[in-house]
Amino acid sequence: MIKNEYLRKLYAECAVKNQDEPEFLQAVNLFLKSVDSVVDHLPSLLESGVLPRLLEPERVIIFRVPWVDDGGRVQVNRGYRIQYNSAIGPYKGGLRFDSSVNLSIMKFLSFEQTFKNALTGLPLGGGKGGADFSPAGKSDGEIMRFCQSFISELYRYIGPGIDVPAGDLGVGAREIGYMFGYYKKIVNRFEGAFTGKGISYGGSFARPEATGYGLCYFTEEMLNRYCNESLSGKRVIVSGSGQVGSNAAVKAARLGAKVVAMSDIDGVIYHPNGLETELVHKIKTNRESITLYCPHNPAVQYFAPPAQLWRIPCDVAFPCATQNEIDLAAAKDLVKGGVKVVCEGANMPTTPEAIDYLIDNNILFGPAKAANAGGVAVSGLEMTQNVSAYPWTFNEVDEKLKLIMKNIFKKIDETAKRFNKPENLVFSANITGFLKIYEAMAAQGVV
Ligand code: NDP
Ligand code: 2IT
Repeated sequence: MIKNEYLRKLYAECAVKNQDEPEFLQAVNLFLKSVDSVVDHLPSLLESGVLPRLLEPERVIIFRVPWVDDGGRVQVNRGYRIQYNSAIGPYKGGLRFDSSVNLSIMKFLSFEQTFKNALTGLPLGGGKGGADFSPAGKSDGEIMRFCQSFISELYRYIGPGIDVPAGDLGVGAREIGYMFGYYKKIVNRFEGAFTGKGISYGGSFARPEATGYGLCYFTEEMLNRYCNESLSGKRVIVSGSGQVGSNAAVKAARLGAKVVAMSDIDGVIYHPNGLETELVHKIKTNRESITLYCPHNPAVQYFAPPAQLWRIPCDVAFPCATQNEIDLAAAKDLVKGGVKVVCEGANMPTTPEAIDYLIDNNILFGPAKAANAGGVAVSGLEMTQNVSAYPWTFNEVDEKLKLIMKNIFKKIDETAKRFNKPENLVFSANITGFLKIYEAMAAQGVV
């Protein structure tokens, strides 16, 4: 419940205006609840008009993506790019290809991205895009033709200094390669208009690993600062074993954790003594089902559907699949199973009721916009390397990533203390990101 009358009215207007956008409204509501606690400390906030501007994306681009499938039939998907906010830098954020993609999901992702990018300390505005196209089950040729058609429209809106897309769910190195190649052909310039590129054509080392590794570095900071502990020896469960989940699992295992369960869209694999995370990573990098792990170890148990994961006893849970995957029932299962830390690798994977339940039960909670910021942070480092035409080594990038994750934790921990909400990182991540954007927007006048 938002207490401040102005904020309540703002939310009510936003809800009327965007009534078919539940995910966007969920993200806005959570954000305004955080602002509610600090509004009295920011006397010029209301008159600056920053908040109503922040609830409206700067630009929404929706376009037709026609392509021809292997059977010679014409298919049509809907493409999106939300250029949400450019107060602190060019629009930056991933592209999601999934059948569930719609305007609400695009808007919530770009809204969240705006605050996340502000937390990285890098000059990155917020954006997101994608299409209601699922790469699963498509041939390489179909994926390439789809990506080329997508870029034949999007190219006119992006570029370095304007808007720099990257990957997200359903978009990895293969899709970025096809999109970058076609972009380069159309504009006839080799430039850093995308991040997440392959190493051979301007990508950064450690970008594929960055979100998952960063999630572990952030979790280490939380455990260390609040419990004087580390990931070593902890039982970890990971949902989703894509770019984020499989790399988080590999890093957690290297830091001494026992990754006891992982999931994909099909189901869950579980072994109380720990899974071979590198093998899961290899299977999923080949785009195969997690069930392929089972023949390697007959002691591994397999469950379906994937939501069974949250019933497995653990110390640390990394939701790394998609939005709202931890609902109240799942949160109750996690608490029953002894979880101590939930750290979000996916964007908004925990429902508001589940977040409240976890926090009320003293579970350490790492919100996505801080905990999964490592991916976009290394995208920012990729942009720097592209401009300077001087690539860094894996270790150089990894060290910078560690430092960025430490700094994000430090900044939001300080904000939590400053506003007397110790350890409430949901609140402090929202407010730390917001204060930076607020200052930039107020300074730039009404634009
Ligand atoms: P990928 O497409 O690489 O992987 C997604 C994984 O989630 C796949 O293993 C997929 O299974 C699995 N999955 C999808 N739905 C479910 C479900 N309902 N239950 C269990 N597993 C499921 O995407 P990413 O790893 O890139 O993205 C995952 C999340 O992380 C998204 O929320 C994204 O927004 C967020 N994120 C991504 C970043 C990035 O840089 N890529 C950065 C920050 C956040 P299957 O393989 O069987 O399809
Ligand atoms: O949600 C995210 O932060 C991403 N998908 C990564 C965005 C990026 O530009 O690297």
